[in-house]
Amino acid sequence: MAGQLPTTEFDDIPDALLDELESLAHDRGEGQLGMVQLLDEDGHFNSGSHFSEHAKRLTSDELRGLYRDMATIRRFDAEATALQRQGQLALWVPVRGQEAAQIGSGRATRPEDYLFPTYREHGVALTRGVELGELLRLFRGVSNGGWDPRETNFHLYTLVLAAQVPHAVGYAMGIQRDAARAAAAGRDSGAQAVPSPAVVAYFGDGASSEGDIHESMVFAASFKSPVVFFCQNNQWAISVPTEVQSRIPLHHRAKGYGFPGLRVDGNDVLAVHAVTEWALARARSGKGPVLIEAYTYRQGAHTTADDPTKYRLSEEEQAWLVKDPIARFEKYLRAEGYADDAFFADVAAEGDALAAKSRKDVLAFEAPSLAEAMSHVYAERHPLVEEEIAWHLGYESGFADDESAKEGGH
Ligand SMILES: Cc1ncc(C[n+]2csc(CCOP(=O)(O)OP(=O)(O)O)c2C)c(N)n1
Ligand SMILES: [Mg+2]
Repeated sequence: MAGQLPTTEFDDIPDALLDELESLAHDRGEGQLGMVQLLDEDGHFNSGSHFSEHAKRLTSDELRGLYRDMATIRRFDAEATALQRQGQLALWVPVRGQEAAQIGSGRATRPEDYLFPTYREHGVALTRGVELGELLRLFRGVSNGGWDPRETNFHLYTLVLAAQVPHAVGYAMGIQRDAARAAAAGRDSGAQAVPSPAVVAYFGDGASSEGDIHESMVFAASFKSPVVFFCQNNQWAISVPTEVQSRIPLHHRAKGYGFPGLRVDGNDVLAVHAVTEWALARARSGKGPVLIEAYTYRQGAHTTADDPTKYRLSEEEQAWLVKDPIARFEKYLRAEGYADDAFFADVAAEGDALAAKSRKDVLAFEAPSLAEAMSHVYAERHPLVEEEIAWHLGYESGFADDESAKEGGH
């Protein structure tokens, strides 16, 4: 009705959960942050949260799987970082420290969901079944994209900050339209409605300052689009700390748009999995977006081209090491009897084998010719590109003459 604001969509949320979110919205003094946490730093389980029940539904195989994924991506990340240091990759974007945020959220998605990553989501890529070698192909500069997003519903990496977020919301709005059309067709044929997928838009604390995020949140809220905004607050945007990006906790911004926002301990894989699963289910049911702020830490450099010792103190790094996501989960699995020494040894051996294979693959990648690289500028042949390729081939063949002349002269 004109002049009357539509109500915000919090009425589906049970009172107990609303109370919990409200109490978590405020920090608890003594440096204790308000956030959903199911595993503390010592791996003790908190059974008092609304989300505890989600976590309790995970089977022992699923729990071990979460550990395996986190350990695997950490090992892969270490190898990729080393490969860059040895000149085999042009650049690498380390993910160390953010494994729980990525594996927990990625494993909460369903195959039919569609995910839009930034450039650091190697852990999420693993959960979607992207062949990890494809990530290396991109960072070696021998591929313009890396993988076919249609195979895994995991979009190509986006290096322009926040540019993927309007795409994600547009995709979610497309899902709504497909669902409306399918529902209309179903009414005619009497067929059962198929559940709609949801979208996850990943972005960082720094990217949250971009106008694209604001526009995306306005559209998603207005249209109640099935999208989960997943912000990994890893405390830094290269050398700029989060407190410069925002005067309030980032998840508080959701309320201004009219949808729920919450902060989760991003180093707690069980909590991240539970809140993401909840947000996705809510989005699929037509209740609209949720903003999840996963509070975590980038343990390494921003990229291999960065030196964090120039802008942050080692005391800070040490304080976050105590909160390490993998060490914490290992303590939990051991204490609860879900995994033993043999399991951890197996996972380590698998990681080493993957690292060795990745190294071998990288060294064997063939570089495309420049002409091939240029042929992907447009989806179809383009006369200007054709002309430039022809010029380039002529230019290169000039060198070939020189080379053969030189060889002939010896
Ligand atoms: C539009 C745009 N502006 C600036 C940059 C340069 N840049 C690349 S990464 C980065 C910091 C991003 O920080 P954040 O969003 O917190 O993500 P993180 O790297 O911490 O995962 C900047 C400024 C860019 N890629 N795109
Ligand atoms: Mg950041």
